[in-house]
Amino acid sequence: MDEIAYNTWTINGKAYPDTEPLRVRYGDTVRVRILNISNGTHPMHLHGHDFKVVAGDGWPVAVPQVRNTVAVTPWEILDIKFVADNPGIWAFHCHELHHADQGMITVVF
Ligand SMILES: [Cu+2]
Repeated sequence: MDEIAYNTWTINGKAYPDTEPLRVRYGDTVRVRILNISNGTHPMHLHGHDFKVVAGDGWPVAVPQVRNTVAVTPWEILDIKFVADNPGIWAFHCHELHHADQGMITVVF
């Protein structure tokens, strides 16, 4: 995709399939910082692994909960952490499917 259209939703400025994959090795502990710089909420969903939300706006979460989806509100910063222990090619995407359809997908492998 050469040009980002008005209704395109992106991850790190790119729309799928141009998004950068998260390349992991088996057994890695992976920490992903999600910054929502849009004015909408994005329920980010990871396939193949559960994760914990370990920080909010840079502050550690006292009792991280195991999740597979977390809603990221406008201007919120969440850090999630998971162990890459399920080999495969897994989608990580916004679960507002009209956002996913417009590019808000990446993959973990
Ligand atoms: Cu979204």
